[in-house]
Amino acid sequence: MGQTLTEKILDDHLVEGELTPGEEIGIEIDQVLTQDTTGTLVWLQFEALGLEEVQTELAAQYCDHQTYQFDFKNTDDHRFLRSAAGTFGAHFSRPGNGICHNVHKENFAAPGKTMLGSDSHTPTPGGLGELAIGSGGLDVAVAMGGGAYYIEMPEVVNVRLEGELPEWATAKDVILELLRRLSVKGGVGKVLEYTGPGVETLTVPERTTITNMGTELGATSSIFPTDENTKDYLERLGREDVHVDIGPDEDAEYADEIVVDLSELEPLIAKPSMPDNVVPVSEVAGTDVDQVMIGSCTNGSYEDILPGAKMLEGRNIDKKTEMIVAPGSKQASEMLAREGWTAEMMAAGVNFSEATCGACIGIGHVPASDSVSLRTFNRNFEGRSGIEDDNVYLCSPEVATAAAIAGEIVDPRDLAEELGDLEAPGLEMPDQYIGNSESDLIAPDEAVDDELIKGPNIGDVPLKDPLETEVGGEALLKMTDNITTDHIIPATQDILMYRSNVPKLSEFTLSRVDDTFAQRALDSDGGVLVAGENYGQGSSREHAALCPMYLGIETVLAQSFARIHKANLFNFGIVPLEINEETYEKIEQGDDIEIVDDAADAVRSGQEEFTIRVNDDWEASGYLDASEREREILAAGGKLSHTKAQHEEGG
Ligand code: MIC
Ligand code: SF4
Repeated sequence: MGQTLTEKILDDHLVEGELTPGEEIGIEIDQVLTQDTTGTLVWLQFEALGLEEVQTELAAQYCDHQTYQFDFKNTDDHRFLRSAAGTFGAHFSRPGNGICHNVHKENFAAPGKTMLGSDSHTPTPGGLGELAIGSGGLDVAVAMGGGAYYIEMPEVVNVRLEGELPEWATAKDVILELLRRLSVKGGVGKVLEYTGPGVETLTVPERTTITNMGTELGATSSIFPTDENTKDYLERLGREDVHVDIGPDEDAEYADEIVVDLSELEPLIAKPSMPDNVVPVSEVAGTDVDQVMIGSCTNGSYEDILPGAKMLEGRNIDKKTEMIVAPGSKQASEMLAREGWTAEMMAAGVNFSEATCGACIGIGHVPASDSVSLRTFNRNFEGRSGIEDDNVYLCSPEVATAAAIAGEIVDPRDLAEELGDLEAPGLEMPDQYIGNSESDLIAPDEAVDDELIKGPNIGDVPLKDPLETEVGGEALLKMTDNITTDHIIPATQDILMYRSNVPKLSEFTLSRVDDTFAQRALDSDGGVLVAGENYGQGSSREHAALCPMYLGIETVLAQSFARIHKANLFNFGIVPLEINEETYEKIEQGDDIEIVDDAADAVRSGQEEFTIRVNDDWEASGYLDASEREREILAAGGKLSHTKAQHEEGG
């Protein structure tokens, strides 16, 4: 039987296990990526593990999420990251040089390689045939130290693309269509592998928009085969030497097949406040729009901004609508500026921001109260833009620009008809991409520092004691389905500066759901969290497990868990137990929850079914789906304690 592309790459990197879906495998990692808001913990844990030098082929530290440095704490974090990259041997991308996924794609992504990154959109370079996976920072630290990365072997799903995109439909509409069909949990436990005749009709930048946003489906990764387009893209970047021809065998067998006929797609839009709330743009046409933003790791490339610039040539944006462009990389900004497109857009009324995540996580350009914002980003979780009850829509740059021109949501096809002289811009790549300045992307052998520099806000990573025999406590919070990590630890400006200060950051835990939670958890010396389906979806931030751990939470009972978050719970010694719907419905906030079994023993011995006793009155079952390795980690009180203990044993 032939292999899928995913299986081929995994096979090449396999160090433990077999490629059977659901079984745990260990793989070797070639490249790692980390960014400013998860990176500080990565390096603090790298240090705590006693590691001294990066062992992977390549490691890159980006500063992209909070580049405005409102507070010395942000700037201290950036200085610490520069010093860590220098000390341990990683590339360092300075604040303002661009979003990790964009800069990585342009400078380092390589077909056939494996990559691990402490950011959930790490799968972006799947668009050029790299198998890239998002994880918590501790897993990145271990991989960077040369350790294997462990993961449940995903199912490989064939997304067969047919036909060709019609005018005004874009790569963004391909992924929005998949979200419409599959929902935000539709990709959990899966790698989406794109095949079929439609593939060659898409350029690499279009492919990376699709692979980037596979994360919103909950997918482990997304990947395209390589072809002439990949080679051509790498040539334009001046990196053709990394090109290899890779793809699935003709007789590869997939777990499932999804067919998307590109020629049937039309402009789509995700309504507030979930990326799978997708409808045709025409369905919401006429909605007044206050703000339009083009940028982010999904649609912040040169190729994503150029269409808007072309649409705005010789035109003005509507007077009641603001339009902001936040390029994904400084390289994109520089090219647009050199070619005169920045000036063209500015003349139309557009403002430019530096290349940063910024507004995507509520830092800058926060929408007005009770207003509508159209963004080309990948997530519109409630409150993420920096204001509760926001109305953020997600769409393509073309749909966003059309709205800026009209002042309301409009199908660009209708706007083109109305205006008579508006042409579909299509996608255009530069003949040659310009490179990063050496001062913006600093190679390890040109590092500025050779020792760690820690500011006063940078603390140690707390450790947890080994799992106790008795686990449980009060059900401190009962939550609904699809709780995101943005609910657990928000990423907004006032909170983000505490990412390296766990005691302080913990005060904000779940504050978006219940602002009394953190204090109640501290007062009751721990307790239990209860949630519905897909708990912890969204980002990779391990703070969403670390802070509850710090507050004493030992168990989360949920109907199901998002992949990265579940791994983070293991890494920080919190027991994730799955419960059925009936149990979920019956448990109430405030109930007393007792795990009847001797937890430490049960976890170690491989027990799957646990007895949950509620209010000393009724009983239900909770299930622990964990590998032997994960059980050992849980029992030890988390991965840091576990790895440290192993090192000590090993001498
Ligand atoms: C996000 O998009 O939510 C983030 C901010 O990039 C996170 C990482 C973080 O919390 O720092 C992610 O996606 O992993
Ligand atoms: Fe940055 Fe937003 Fe992309 Fe996360 S999703 S990496 S915050 S641009």
